[in-house]
Amino acid sequence: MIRSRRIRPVARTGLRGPGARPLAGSPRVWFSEVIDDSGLFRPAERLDPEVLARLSARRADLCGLRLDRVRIMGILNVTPDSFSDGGDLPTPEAVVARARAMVAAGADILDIGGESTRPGATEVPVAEEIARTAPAIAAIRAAGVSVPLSIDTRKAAVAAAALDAGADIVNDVSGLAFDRAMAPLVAARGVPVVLMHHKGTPLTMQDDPRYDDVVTEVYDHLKQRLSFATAAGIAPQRVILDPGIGFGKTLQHNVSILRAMALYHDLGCPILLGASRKRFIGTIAGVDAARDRVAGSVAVALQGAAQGVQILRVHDVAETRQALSLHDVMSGADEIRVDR
Ligand code: HH2
Repeated sequence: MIRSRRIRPVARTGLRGPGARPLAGSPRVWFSEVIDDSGLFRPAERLDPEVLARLSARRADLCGLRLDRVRIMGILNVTPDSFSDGGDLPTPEAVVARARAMVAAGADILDIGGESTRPGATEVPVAEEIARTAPAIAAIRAAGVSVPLSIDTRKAAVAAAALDAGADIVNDVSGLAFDRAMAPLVAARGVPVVLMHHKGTPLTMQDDPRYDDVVTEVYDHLKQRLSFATAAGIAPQRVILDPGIGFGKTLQHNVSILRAMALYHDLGCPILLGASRKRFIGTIAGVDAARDRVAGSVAVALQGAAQGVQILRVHDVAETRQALSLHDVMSGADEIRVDR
């Protein structure tokens, strides 16, 4: 039996080798080996049956969405200053048009945010954040857009107003740490919540962040936030975990996490990856403007898919959907099936 505090499945796609198990219920991504805490490759069949079941089981549906295929969360920022799309949606009509376009392009979920958390950003007052987000959500719902909506906020009052306006999910980049009222709110409303890893605050997080081992420290932090959430009465099946690319992390930290993403499946929750258009993509590819980082963002999204990530948070829905549809076919092991 393998004894290890953290178990990292070795994620693979395509032809299945002996002893292959689905990774987190994926029909495409599988594993037959794991890496233990000392970095040794071990056969998965030597895992404790409970751990093996946790790594292999399909995650609970999210607002009616089955998580056995990669789901796209389209980013809809109603801010004047987001790093890549700030000021794009100045009117409710523009918000609704963008929401409809994203759904038509293949978004499964829309994430509405009213406060930029880019490096160096300062806090937006609660009333202002509510005025940006709640009417936008109400307008999207009034227009008949029926996909699940998430509210990207660290503040309970903003989340409550968004849920009242028709949102279904809370996406808290602070992992319920910013506002003490957030965990009780999420528990009382019984809604799913995204808990993201971060280090520091948006204002200071990129001032020389340091870790001994970023991959395992993010794991331990997420585990701790999951325990905090369940102790507050939030059902573990309603928790989604996110390693927080770019939140208190250097380029090297981001890349280390992306290579080791499959480790986070050991926590037993769906995993969300938000790397779209982020600065490290521009640095690696030598591209300055955030809007020009689409191809690099798609490459990172496919890396996430190959590691069994269930939700990709992206600005460029059509491009990501197109790439995923090809990736699905290329990484399948059975007869080619095209879903249209
Ligand atoms: N990244 C951003 C905002 N919210 N939420 C989750 N769960 N994961 C992320 O990686 C994440 C997030 C930052 O990106 P963006 O919304 O495009 O920019 P800004 O914060 O400037 O509005």
